[in-house]
Amino acid sequence: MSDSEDEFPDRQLKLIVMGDGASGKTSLCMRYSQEQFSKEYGQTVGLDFYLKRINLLGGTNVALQVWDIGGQTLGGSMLDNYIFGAHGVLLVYDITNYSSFENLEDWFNAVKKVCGTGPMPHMALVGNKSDLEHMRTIKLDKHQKFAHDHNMSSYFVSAKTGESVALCFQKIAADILQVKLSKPEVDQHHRVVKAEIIDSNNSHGAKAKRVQLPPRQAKSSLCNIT
Ligand SMILES: Nc1nc2c(ncn2[C@@H]2O[C@H](COP(=O)(O)OP(=O)(O)OP(=O)(O)O)[C@@H](O)[C@H]2O)c(=O)[nH]1
Ligand SMILES: [Mg+2]
Repeated sequence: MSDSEDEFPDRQLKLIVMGDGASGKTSLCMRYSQEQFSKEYGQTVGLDFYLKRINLLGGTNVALQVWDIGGQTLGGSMLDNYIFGAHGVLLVYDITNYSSFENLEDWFNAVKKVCGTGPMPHMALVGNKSDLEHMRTIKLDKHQKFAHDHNMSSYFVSAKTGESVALCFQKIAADILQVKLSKPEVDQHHRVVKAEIIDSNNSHGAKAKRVQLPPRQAKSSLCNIT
């Protein structure tokens, strides 16, 4: 990718990653942006913020802003601001933890409340920890029914092994932009270009910083796909 493409992406998308604490949101973001995984759990307070640039079929350069929202923010005063302006939402649960699945309804409703009568962002249901398939407590049909009933795309991923993580983010971006992924893109599940962490000081030891955006800054765009 050239410098000018770096500076001037064709599109910028805001993706937010939400779900219960310990479902693996930060791990997914770290896997996607840095190809790293840590067994240690460090609770996200507020949110972490990542930027990743990808290149979709047809040469569309996309800057993905990924907002990793702490599980403890549900019901808190900042959540609406974090959600506002999202093009896509990843609702993440842990396939071995039933309550993390049950609580998705509340996370979904938080998005619905912010969008009001306007269009919803692209919604994706993400079952994480697929490496722990033998400990799964949420049956496949429950997952599928939730995705169907809420008009969501559906994924199973593992932040630990990296299985389907890049593909998940890539497909969501492609769906939002109505671009088709090429076969090699789908086959490889590849990390297309470079990752860029724009903060520092993350609990997982990587360079990432928790930023708590003031409401006005967070409310920078409308809750629809432009
Ligand atoms: N086996 C396995 N463990 C995982 C996976 N993803 C995350 N974990 C572990 O689950 C724990 C919680 O992961 P985090 O990514 O910190 O969870 P979170 O959703 O960001 O939690 P909050 O910041 O509190 O909202 C950590 O100990 C991770 O190592 C996975 O795919 N497989
Ligand atoms: Mg976290």
